[in-house]
Amino acid sequence: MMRTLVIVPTYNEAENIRPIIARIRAAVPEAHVLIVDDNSPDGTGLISDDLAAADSQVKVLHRPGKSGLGAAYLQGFARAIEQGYDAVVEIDADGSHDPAELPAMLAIVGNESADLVIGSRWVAGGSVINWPWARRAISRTGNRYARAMLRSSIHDLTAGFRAYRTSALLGLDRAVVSSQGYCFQVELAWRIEVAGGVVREHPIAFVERATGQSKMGAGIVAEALIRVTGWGLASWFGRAPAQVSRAADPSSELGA
Ligand SMILES: Nc1nc2c(ncn2[C@@H]2O[C@H](COP(=O)(O)OP(=O)(O)O)[C@@H](O)[C@H]2O)c(=O)[nH]1
Ligand SMILES: [Mg+2]
Repeated sequence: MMRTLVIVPTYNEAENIRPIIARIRAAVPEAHVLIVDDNSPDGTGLISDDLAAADSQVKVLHRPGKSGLGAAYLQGFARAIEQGYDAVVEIDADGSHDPAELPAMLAIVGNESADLVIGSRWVAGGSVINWPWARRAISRTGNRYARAMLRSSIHDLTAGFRAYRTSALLGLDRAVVSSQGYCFQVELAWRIEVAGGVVREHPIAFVERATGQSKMGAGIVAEALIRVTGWGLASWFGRAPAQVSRAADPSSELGA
């Protein structure tokens, strides 16, 4: 059994945090869980502390304020590396991702030596439930655009439900990965693919959140479009992603 750390980033998920943690614990009882909360004003951090007090396999990382999904995950990854976990999971707190898929996703990491398994909406068998037509079109089109620009073989580059082999995350940190929202996911998957990592897609049904609010807005979509276009053009002219956003301080890299 791979030692697994499931990272759950939260910002204002007070109504969602208890049910998602219960579902994760039931689906993968051996895994450890790390909630990364950005000082949510609605008290998500306090509820998380209660959950951690009642369950030694649940921990909370409190950050001083909202500074983006990417930064929250990078801090969680650093802990997973430090503490020697074999696999790391990314999952939303709002119930959009079904933890019951995790045993299958982790089995692909373990048995097929995948570096990254993406819970994918846009492969055969994948789906999105309760999205209006427009949101579906934006995700579909955005993913097709990113796949073409980056010459990637991945169909759901923006997906936020993932299992990584921890070793695939070595060397990635804030100095290397500089995106915030959806683009963070695109950047990470693409870097692993370009580095020669094995990436697989596992079909999932994504269910839009029932309570609470999405934190992703037009700014985050724009960030993704602009950066993907920039990386695509740069790579067409022969620049590898490592050079696209060069590490400012190599000594600060994860695992260095
Ligand atoms: N720690 C932290 N979590 C965040 C931040 N922004 C979003 N999240 C969490 O990331 C997950 C996905 O965000 P969500 O708003 O549902 O994105 P959407 O599903 O694309 O609309 C949820 O668990 C959020 O609570 C942030 O700045 N910091
Ligand atoms: Mg969501």
